[in-house]
Amino acid sequence: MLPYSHFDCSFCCFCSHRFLLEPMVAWSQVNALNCMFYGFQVDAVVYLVDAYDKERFAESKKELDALLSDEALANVPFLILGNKIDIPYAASEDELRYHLGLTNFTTGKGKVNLADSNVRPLEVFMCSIVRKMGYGDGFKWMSQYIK
Ligand SMILES: Nc1nc2c(ncn2[C@@H]2O[C@H](COP(=O)(O)OP(=O)(O)OP(=O)(O)O)[C@@H](O)[C@H]2O)c(=O)[nH]1
Ligand SMILES: [Mg+2]
Repeated sequence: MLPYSHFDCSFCCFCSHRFLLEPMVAWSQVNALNCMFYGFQVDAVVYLVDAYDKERFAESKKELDALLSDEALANVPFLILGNKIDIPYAASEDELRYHLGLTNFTTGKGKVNLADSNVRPLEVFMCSIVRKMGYGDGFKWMSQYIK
């Protein structure tokens, strides 16, 4: 997320949590083993998808699937942000869910108690970083699952 100048610093705060945002170009380059080697603990994954760039949904799905199947991230909440919804013809939330293979796979917005289940929190929120809208709800949702 950091290449976006609209996020003008690497920290953001929601619901008394301070998030350090680390950009990930490709998980294959910055994988879980690397993270552990360097002493990073991954508390959550924020996966930003360009909802307007429909030609690259298959590529996005492949990268997301790699993250979702990484054992080191098995219990980590996933926030999927569908960005650029200010652009006409950007994918709708349902369309994005479909193309990322997330239909019937997300765990629910609002407060959902998953503590006693083995289910990893995962949800899709649509946003426009340029318009500064949408991602706040996503980060708030994610906050409830971070200790
Ligand atoms: N309209 C619009 N533009 C955005 C938004 N967020 C970021 N951008 C712009 O998108 C441009 C970057 O596009 P990206 O798709 O993130 O990056 P890219 O250069 O295409 O490279 P890839 O990561 O390969 O897609 C920058 O000019 C940003 O200002 C948004 O919410 N709406
Ligand atoms: Mg792009």
